[in-house]
Amino acid sequence: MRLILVGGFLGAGKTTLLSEAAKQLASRGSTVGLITNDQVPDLVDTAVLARTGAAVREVAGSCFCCNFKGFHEAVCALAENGVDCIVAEPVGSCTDLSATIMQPLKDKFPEYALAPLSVLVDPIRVREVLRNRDSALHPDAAYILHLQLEEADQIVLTKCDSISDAERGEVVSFLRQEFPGILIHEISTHSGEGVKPWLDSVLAAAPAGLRVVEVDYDRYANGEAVLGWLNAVVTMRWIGGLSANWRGFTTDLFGALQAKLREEEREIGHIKALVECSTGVLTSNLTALDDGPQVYEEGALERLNATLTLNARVQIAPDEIDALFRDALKQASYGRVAATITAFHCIRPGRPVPTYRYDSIVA
Ligand SMILES: Nc1nc2c(ncn2[C@@H]2O[C@H](COP(=O)(O)OP(=O)(O)OP(=O)(O)O)[C@@H](O)[C@H]2O)c(=O)[nH]1
Ligand SMILES: [Mg+2]
Repeated sequence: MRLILVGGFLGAGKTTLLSEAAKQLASRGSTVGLITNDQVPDLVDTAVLARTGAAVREVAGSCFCCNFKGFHEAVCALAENGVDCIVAEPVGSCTDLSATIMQPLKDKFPEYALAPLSVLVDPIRVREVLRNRDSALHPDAAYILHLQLEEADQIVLTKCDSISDAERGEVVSFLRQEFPGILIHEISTHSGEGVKPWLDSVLAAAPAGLRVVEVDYDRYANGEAVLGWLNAVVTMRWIGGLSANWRGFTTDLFGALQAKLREEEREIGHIKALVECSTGVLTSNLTALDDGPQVYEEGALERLNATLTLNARVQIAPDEIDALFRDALKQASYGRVAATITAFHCIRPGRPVPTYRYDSIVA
């Protein structure tokens, strides 16, 4: 069993890369399994990845490190289904994976071919949070982002299609200086640039889990606690005409959420949504306060019945994101959509308490 962990901050591009990696691994002859992870159920990521055709398992309820047993059960369940290569995505606000997942795996399950820990980072976060330090992201959340990169075996700079060559050069040289000795990949999953070399490199028999960093768990816990977490599933019926406009509805929903968050200068980790009807699917992702959402459609989205799954990770208290979501839903639905919330979780992530924590490297 080959095991590849792909970490990185909220919205860095993990699920997008997992989706592409699943396709490329399958074309190389692997039977691929994917593992998603969140504090609460009803994940957009799980639904998105299921569309690749790979076997997907969700570990919900806590992060991999605080539920090592759940993580390992997911690995075993996939193995029983004939999977020989697993790519797993931990929660974006999770760090200390080397000490809490990589070292225990090497120690307890040496039979697994464990790939180097890849940590993805979005160039905008590097620029705003790490380089200029003028981001609205709370310093303790920024601390998590920094730790994630410090403990990486490989740093993967994502979304390289979205920046100029000059900016890319600056970001890479900053990363080299700040995190010396760590291999840096430059990729764009959208254009395909760099994905194959990254995959070749994680498939090579390279040592994994080479760094264990010191972590201040009070700061780490606070960095997670400043983020409000909302997962909702909404059953919807279009009542505004004979043909639905789910794209227009989603645009308005995101517009209403973003306008309010901008007003209050609350940083967005990631707001993502999946709208499914029997003939098509739409995804919408927003990863920064000052950006616009990225929207993708497959098939036709005109059927009158649809389901919305929305996951939001925003720097705001849970009761505030709860109220904000309900208001935005009401606003976007007004006069055209009958919406019923069928599943709802709104939390502040609790203090991370890892199942295992190794403070030295397992050979
Ligand atoms: N321009 C560009 N956007 C990308 C690329 N890869 C991912 N994205 C976009 O980044 C957004 C977030 O991507 P995800 O893959 O969902 O990020 P994630 O790290 O899984 O996010 P969380 O699971 O919430 O932590 C989406 O809108 C993606 O389309 C890329 O190569 N180029
Ligand atoms: Mg994801």
